[in-house]
Amino acid sequence: MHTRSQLSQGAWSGASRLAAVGLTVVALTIAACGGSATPGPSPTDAAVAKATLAPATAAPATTAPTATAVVVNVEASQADSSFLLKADQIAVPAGKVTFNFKNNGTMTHEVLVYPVQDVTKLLALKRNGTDADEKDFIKGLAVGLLDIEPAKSATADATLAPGLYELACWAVGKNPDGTTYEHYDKGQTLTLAVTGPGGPGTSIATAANAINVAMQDGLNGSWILNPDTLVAIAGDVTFKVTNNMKINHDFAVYPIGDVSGPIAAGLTSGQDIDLAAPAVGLFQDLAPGKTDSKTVKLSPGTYVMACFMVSRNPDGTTFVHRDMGQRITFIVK
Ligand SMILES: [Cu+2]
Repeated sequence: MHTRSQLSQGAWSGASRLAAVGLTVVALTIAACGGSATPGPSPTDAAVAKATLAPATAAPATTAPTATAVVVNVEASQADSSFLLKADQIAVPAGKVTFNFKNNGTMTHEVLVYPVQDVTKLLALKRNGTDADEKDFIKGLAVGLLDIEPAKSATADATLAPGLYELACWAVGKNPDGTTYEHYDKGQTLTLAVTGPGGPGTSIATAANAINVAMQDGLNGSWILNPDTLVAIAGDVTFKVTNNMKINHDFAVYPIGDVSGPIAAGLTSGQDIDLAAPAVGLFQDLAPGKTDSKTVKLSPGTYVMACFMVSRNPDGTTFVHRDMGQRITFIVK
């Protein structure tokens, strides 16, 4: 059984900025029927795209008729202790996708694109400052625009198969006391749905008052959250979550931001992480086969839904379920 502790110290370093979002649990209903479970992401066969340092401008116009180009513009930014990625698309059709990346932050950032997966091993190395190559750990890496300096841009093409993907910065930073942190934990992760057969349908970008989420197995032993939409309408948003897995899981919703402090504390203590407000822990210990439903009031912005339960590996080390794949970003508008 998991024990739980309220993390009061340094649990939310961006609290002052994020407090304005004001999450409130407004209702609780128990749903009787199961949630919809659509297939998870399928592996991508796309090769790692070569990063080229170039301004993020449109390709020269040609007179020959071409298929409509699919472009995702991504930017890195920093605010308080949070590092963020913003993208102008939440869903794109499978096929060729061009990623334009602009670093609007004050330090070097990068963007990698890959199917949502278990990144516990890579995170464990990077969090303690070990130099690890993302390509050795991330499966199906589709884009790697690395070491992009402030104010610089870069672009890369990828061919993406249908599935749920993650855009993330894997840069490592150093605190004044010499300890290191992962940009990944500072908020620089973003979900991108690639629609098509075997993956999400185009309805994944349809704004709704309710989001149905299935907790299920993902690629390569990962654990994923499979939502039916990534866009909520501001106001009362109902989350109906079904646990299709073999162990209990938690489910929290929070405005995207720095969670490095709570994660470090949870990994050290081995106790499940309860994010401080404005995060809302909607469900705790949702049992296998169960469905539960709750409504929260959300204002416009980018949010994360994730499980912050902490479990132990056979070797005694700890991991956060979020890092096993149980993390999805979504927008409220
Ligand atoms: Cu979990």
